[in-house]
Amino acid sequence: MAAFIDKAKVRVISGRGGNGCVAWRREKFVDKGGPAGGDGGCGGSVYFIADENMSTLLDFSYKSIFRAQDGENGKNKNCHGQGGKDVYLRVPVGVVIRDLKNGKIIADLDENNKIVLVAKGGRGGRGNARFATAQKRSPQFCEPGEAAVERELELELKLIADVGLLGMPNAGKSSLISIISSARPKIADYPFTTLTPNLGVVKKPDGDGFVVADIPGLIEGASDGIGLGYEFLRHIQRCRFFLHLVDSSLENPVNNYLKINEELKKYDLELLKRHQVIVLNKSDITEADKLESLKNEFKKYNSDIFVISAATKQGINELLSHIYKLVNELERHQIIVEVEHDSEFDNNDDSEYFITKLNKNTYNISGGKLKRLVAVTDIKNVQQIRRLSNIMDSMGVWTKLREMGINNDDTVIVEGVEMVYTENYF
Ligand SMILES: Nc1nc2c(ncn2[C@@H]2O[C@H](COP(=O)(O)OP(=O)(O)OP(=O)(O)O)[C@@H](O)[C@H]2O)c(=O)[nH]1
Ligand SMILES: [Mg+2]
Repeated sequence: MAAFIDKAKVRVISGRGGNGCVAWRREKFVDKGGPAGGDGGCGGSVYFIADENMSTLLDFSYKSIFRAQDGENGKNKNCHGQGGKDVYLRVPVGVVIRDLKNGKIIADLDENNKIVLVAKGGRGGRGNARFATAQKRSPQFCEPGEAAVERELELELKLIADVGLLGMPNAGKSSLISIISSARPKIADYPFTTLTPNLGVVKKPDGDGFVVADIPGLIEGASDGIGLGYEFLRHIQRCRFFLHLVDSSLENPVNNYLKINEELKKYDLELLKRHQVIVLNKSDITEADKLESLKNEFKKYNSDIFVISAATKQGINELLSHIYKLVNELERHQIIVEVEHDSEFDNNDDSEYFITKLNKNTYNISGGKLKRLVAVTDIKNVQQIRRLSNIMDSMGVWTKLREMGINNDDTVIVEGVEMVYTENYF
């Protein structure tokens, strides 16, 4: 089995759009050819896709930068540049993607074949052929292609399971999963036999199946990095409920139970609120009296208690019936996607503009639409600046600025580009 890697950092970069082209038609016997510069091609995009055949993020520890192809520049004779190739990155089902810039979750790939766009390719710039109008037959300019989008992302695999097994090392978690499900994990008489999470499918009598997750045991201090299990708690975050296994043959099982709940609380308070079934295991080697008094003691914390022996299978059927019932009753926990559509995924933010007066004679103007316009404006080209200005006029920006009292020679910063206001020009 490939190494189980369940966390990775990656950098994804889309392709930039190809530049538009300035060109003229030259035909024999045709005196003045018209504009014939083609558009640039769109840059390729980067996507993630959930693939049930993948089980680890190992591939991302070898390579962490993924780049889609740039779009080709436009050419003469109205030839458009070719679009850049997209990149599809395959990850196991259950991967949650977080944007490292703001720490927000941007996608949860919780179903096979689910696809998410994480960096949209830049749009190709338009060639001069596109700008010809009745008044302006020979536009001298084209648009540059739109810039690429670059993002740093964290991938975190959170397995999709219905029931999570909790307990100290050696409590019998792997023994239980091996008798109720298809999983055959290693079972041994020493702590930390289980080193990575295992999933087992349990078939219900009505034919339906559900998934149980066995994770390495937790010990006191797990949240400070002691032992193994803490990092793996993410794999039971989606579970409907937990089976908390306790080795009843030990001296102080209640204490163990409380210690584990303390670690859960430190990891994520939500986990502590999730329903737990207390499973007192190893009844075959525990006195009946002790089992009775343990049940009474545990009742102080939680009354959903079962006594079993994974060795002799005593109590297993009763426990299974209860599990079937809970699987039907309780919902699987959703991972909340915090940013459904992030403007940085692509450059299609159409938000209105915002004007802020920075000081007596400086105004800042921002907004998604302007950002995009500025990105495709060659600021050294007078014709292009005039075009930008005309569009801003149609958006009402100049009227608004005059209302705010703008004067000649004041500075206007449009999405990072500085202009000097001249009354008659704008
Ligand atoms: N007598 C008895 N032994 C049991 C029972 N259940 C498990 N064991 C034994 O307890 C030991 C630990 O069992 P595992 O299933 O490996 O325990 P675990 O909780 O998965 O332990 P880690 O993977 O180390 O966290 C093994 O030697 C099992 O055979 C039981 O009901 N009765
Ligand atoms: Mg185990």
